[in-house]
Amino acid sequence: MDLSTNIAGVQLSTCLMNASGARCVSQDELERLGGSLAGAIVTKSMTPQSRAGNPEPRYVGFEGGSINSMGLPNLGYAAYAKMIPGLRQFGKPIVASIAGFQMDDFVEIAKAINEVKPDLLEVNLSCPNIPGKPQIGYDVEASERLLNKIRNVVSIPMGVKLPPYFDPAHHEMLAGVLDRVKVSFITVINSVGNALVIDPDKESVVIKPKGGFGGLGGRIIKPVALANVRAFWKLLGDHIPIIGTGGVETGRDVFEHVLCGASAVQIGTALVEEDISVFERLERELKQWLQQRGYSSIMACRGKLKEL
Ligand code: RRO
Repeated sequence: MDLSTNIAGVQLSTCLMNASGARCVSQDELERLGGSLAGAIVTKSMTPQSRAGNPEPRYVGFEGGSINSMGLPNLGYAAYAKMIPGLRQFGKPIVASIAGFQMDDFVEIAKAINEVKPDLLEVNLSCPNIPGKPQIGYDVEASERLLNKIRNVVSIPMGVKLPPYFDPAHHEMLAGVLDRVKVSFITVINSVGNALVIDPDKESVVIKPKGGFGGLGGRIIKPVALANVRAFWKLLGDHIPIIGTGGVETGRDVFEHVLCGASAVQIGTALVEEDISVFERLERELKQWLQQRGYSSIMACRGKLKEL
C-alpha cells in the first residue's frame, strides 16, 4: 500500500504528519516526532522572541474535540533555526511554521529560517488566540501583501495555513490570492476561531484566556475542514497541493480528507490526546480502509469524491 505523497516537490514517505501546535514546541517533542511514523516534522509556529503563551488552563479536550487558546508559546525562531539541521537526522521533511504580530516579524523570521533550509515553510495566517489581533487570513488584501513580501525573501517552497472560510465567495477571493502569489501549497484548516465551550455544572468557561473563547479542533470540526479542502481543491485543482487538517481521528477520516482533495493530512487534537502512537494506528487503519476498497495508493483516490 503506497501512502507516499509529494508536496511542492518534496517527497513524503507517508502522508500523515503532525499539525503545527500539537506536540511540536520543544526539541524533545520535535525529536519524538522524528522518531515516530509521521511523514514529516512540523514545528510550532515561531515568533521573533520566545513566548510563554497565554495563562492556563489554555487547552481542554472534550468529547467533541478540543478548545485551545495557547497564545503562541514557542522558543523563538532563533532556537528553531539552530535545531533544524539536527532534525535532518530523522530523514524526513521538516516544515517550519512561522507567525508574527506584524508584517516585519514574518519577513524577519522567513529570512532567517530560509537560511537553514527546512523543506517547506508554512506561513500561519490564522492564529485565533492573540487578544486584539484578528486572523490575517480573514483580511484578503493584507494576506496578499504579506505573502508577496515573504515570497520575496525565501527560496524554499512557501505554503499558507488558512483559517476556515464559510462562504464560497471567500474561497474564491483567497484562491485568487494564492494563484497570484504563486503559493506552493496550502494547509486547511486552522482551528475554528473564537468558539466557546462551557461547563454547565460549574457554570463556567473551561479555558482562561479571552473569557473562555478559543480555537475549536477535533472531531466536531471535520465537516468544516472537509468543506474547505473540497472548496479549494475545486478552485485550485492539483496545481497547488492541499494539506488537509481538522477532525482526523481514524483512518477513515484521513480517507475522507484525501477524497475531498488533500495530498497529505495533519493530526492535531488526536495527537495531543493519544500521543505519537496515533501515527501507527492511523497508518494501519488507513491501509486497511484503502485495501478493502481496492485502492493501492492514496493518490488513486485523491479528489475523487462523487457528487450527486
Ligand atoms: O498558539 C495558539 O494559540 C494557536 C495557534 Br498559533 C494557531 O495557529 N491555532 C491555534 O488553534 N492555536
